[in-house]
Amino acid sequence: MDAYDPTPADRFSFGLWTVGNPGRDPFGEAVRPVLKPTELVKKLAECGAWGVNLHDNDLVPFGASAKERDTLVAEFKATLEDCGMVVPMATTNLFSHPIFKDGAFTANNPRVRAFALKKTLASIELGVELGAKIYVFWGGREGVECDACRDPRTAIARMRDALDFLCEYVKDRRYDLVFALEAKPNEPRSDIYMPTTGHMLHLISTLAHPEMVGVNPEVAHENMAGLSFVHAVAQAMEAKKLFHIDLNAQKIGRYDQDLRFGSEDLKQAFLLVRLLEGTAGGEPYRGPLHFDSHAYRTEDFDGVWEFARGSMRTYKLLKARAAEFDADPEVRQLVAEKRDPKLEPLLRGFSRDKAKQLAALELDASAVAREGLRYERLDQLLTEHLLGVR
Ligand code: DIG
Ligand code: MN
Ligand code: MN
Repeated sequence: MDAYDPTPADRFSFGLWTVGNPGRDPFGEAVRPVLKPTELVKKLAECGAWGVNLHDNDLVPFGASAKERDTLVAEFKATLEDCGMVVPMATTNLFSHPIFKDGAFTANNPRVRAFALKKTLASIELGVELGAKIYVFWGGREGVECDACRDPRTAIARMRDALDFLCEYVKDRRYDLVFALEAKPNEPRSDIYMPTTGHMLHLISTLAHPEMVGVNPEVAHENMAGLSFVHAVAQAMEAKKLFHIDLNAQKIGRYDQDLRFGSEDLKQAFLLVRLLEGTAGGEPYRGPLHFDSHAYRTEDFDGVWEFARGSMRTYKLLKARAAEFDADPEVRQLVAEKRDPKLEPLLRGFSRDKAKQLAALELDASAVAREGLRYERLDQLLTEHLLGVR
């Protein structure tokens, strides 16, 4: 036991599909047996996790009878209770069954779109019954290979219709539930609609009930788009739309690896934890910290629990490093905001007078251009804190 052991106060969660991943990939069969959901819950509790998330079919097999569903749910709830675990988030599997081969909410066949809504309504009921407060939508099949098959604007409108319908269902049932939209640029489809968190933030602004819809950014997915995950998360936080987050790691330019958090770009992981924890002074993120990732295919179950423990431990190690970095007097001095009480009032809130003052501004551009920003020193300090020598 040490200061980096996870506690429920850390709000760490894992999906059943993460630690339950049997190691199958497009080129090879499963390498691990599939554990029952109740066994996964018990092991996650032993590792120190706070919550467990699920797709409907992670717990209730597709086509199960109502009686089978109720038995599985009762058993799962009893195990959650015994282990003191919660279900912070639930979601629908709208990507495995072949019916969704052309998408779910955006599919060209209205019968598919109706079935997707039906399945999601039932899955929302399951999530609410398990106590979930956040409902994630990852549109893994909402995309194309043959782009001539539909006008992309039609796909956007269909997505909006489905989300508006489901928001109104939740409001009608008076559920304490918000939606979080998860973007991914490709895989399994050649191009997935609304491919980044930025696209999702815009889509939310066009919905009938934008106040109950936020985003669930994932490290690997923004990296697959070649974008800064830290900036995507920061924009979501600034818009008060970071309702959930999927933590993992990813090597640039590869398929969705869903690697253990911090196992690739440690500097970006550090900057992400610094942002989420608000150690530099900004408003922190207080939602669940979900690891949407899985162990290497090389691993047995010892390796799977090593993966789970490592995910949480790395987050807490980086949280401590970020606090030390932002408490470092030299760092604070380098990042301190430059003030100019005379000029700052001119920078926001237009007035004719301010425009006149700006037009009359006397400023030696070359002298300002010659000023050094000392970011080399700042970045070296980050490296030294990260390597534990400061
Ligand atoms: C993949 O990144 C997706 C699915 O695993 C799930 O629908 C969502 C929830 O975290 N992430
Ligand atoms: Mn992923
Ligand atoms: Mn995810």
